[in-house]
Amino acid sequence: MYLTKSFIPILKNNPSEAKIKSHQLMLRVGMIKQSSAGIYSWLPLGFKIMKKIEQIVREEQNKIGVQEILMPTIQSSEIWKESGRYDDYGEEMLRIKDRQDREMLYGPTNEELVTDIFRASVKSYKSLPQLLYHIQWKFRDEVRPRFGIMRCREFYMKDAYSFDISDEEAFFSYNKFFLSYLRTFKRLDLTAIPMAADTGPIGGNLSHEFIILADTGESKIYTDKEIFKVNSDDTKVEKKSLEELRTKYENFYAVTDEKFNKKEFEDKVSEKNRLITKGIEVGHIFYFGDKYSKPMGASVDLPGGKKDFVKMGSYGVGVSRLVGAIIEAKYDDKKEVMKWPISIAPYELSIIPMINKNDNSALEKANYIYNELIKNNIETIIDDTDENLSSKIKKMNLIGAPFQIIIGKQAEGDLLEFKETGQESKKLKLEEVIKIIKKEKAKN
Ligand code: P5A
Repeated sequence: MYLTKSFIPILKNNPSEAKIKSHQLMLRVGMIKQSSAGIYSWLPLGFKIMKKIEQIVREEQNKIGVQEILMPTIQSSEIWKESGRYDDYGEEMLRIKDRQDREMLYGPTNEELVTDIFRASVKSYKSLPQLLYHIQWKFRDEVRPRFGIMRCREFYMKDAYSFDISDEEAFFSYNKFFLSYLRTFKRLDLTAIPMAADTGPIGGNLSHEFIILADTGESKIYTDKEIFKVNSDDTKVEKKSLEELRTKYENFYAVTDEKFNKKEFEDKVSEKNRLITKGIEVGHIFYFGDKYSKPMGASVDLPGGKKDFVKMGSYGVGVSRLVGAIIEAKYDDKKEVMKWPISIAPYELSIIPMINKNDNSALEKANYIYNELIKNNIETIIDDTDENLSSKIKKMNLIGAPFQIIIGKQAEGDLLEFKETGQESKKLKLEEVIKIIKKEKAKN
C-alpha cells in the first residue's frame, strides 16, 4: 500500500475528547470514526486489524469443533417473551417495530435465537453435543458508552453456544471453551486471566471473565500473582486434562469487584503475592443449564425413551473491544510508539524513504524493496509522501507495523537500515530482513 493512495486520515495531535490511549490512537490514525454516541464506522486500518483478530478467534473456535453459523442482528420479540427475558433485559435492549407493528429488537446477545434454531432440528441425544458460534454485531443501549469502542453501543462479538445431554458433558464443553480462550488470547500476544465472575443478565451460576491487565480497564481485580505462572501449553482437549487445567486456575484467588471478599483474599494470598489492579474484560463464559431450554422447550430424547431439556452454556469474546484492549496493552503513549503483534498487524513492515525532489534514488530503491517484500507475501506500507523523514517516522510509529526500513539520503549499497518499531536500527541485507519477518510470522 502506498500511503498517498491509502485512506488513513492521520491527525497531527491527539483528539481532546479521547480519555484513554486506545481511543486516542484509534482516532489519531483514523482507525474509526464516530457516527453517533457509541456507534462507529471502521476505516481501513482499524477494519483490517479487527478482521485479523476475528480470523484468529474463528480458527481457535474451529479447532475445538465449534461450527460457524450466522444469525441476524434483528430478532423477533416472541422468543424473548418465551424465555422471560423480554422484560428483564430492560433499557439496554433496543426495541423496534416493523411496518406490521410487530415488536422486533436489535440483538444484544443470542441465547434465545440459537435455542430456537436448535429446538427446530435436534431431537435426539445422539446428535449431542452441539457447539455453534457466530461472529456478528450486537447492540446494547449502554447508559454511559465511553472509551471509544471499549464500551460502545454497537460492537462486534463472537458468541458461541453449547448444548449437552448432562451437567457432566456440559462442563466438558465449558472447559473446552476455557482452554480455547486461553489459546486465543495467547495468539493475540495477551495474557488473559480467567476470573470467577457474576453472571448478570445472561444467568447461571458458573462463569469466568477473561481479563487482561490495564490501568485504564473498567474492572477492578484482586488476584494472586502466582496465577500468571499457570501454563496451559500442553493441555489436551479431553475431560481430565481440561478439568485439571481449570482447577489449576481456580486454586488461585482471582476475582473482580463484585466477588471480592477482603478476608478471603487476605487468608488465601500471602502479602507479597497480592495484586490489586485494573483490567479489561475481553471474554466471558457462562454455564446456565436449562435456563433457556426449559421455558423454550428445547428437549431431546434420552436413551431409555425419556426426554430432557438440554444443558446450555454461552461463550463471548469482544472482538471489536480486543482492538482497543491490545492497544492498551502495547501502545507506549509517552514515546508515541505502537507495535502491533505480527499476527494481527495491519502491515508487517513500513518502508520510510526520504524523498528528495532532485534525486529519485531513495524512492526507486523503496519501490524495489516494496516489490520484493510483496513477492514474499510480506504486507508492506510505503510512505511515498514528500514530508520530512522525522515526521514520516512519527506517523509510521503510530500506524504500528512491527518492522521498519528507513531509506535515508544516500540510498546506496545493499545494507538497509532496519528496525523493530521503537527499537534501535541495524544494518541488514534485504534477504536477512525477509528471513527475520518470515520467522516471526511462522511462530503464529
Ligand atoms: C456470552 C456470549 C454475553 O453476552 N452471551 C453470548 C454472553 N456475554 S457478555 O459478557 O455480556 O459479552 C461478551 C463480551 O462482549 C464484550 N462486550 C462489549 N464490547 C464493547 N462494548 C460493549 N458495550 C460490550 N459489552 C460486552 C466483552 O468483551 C464481553 O466479555
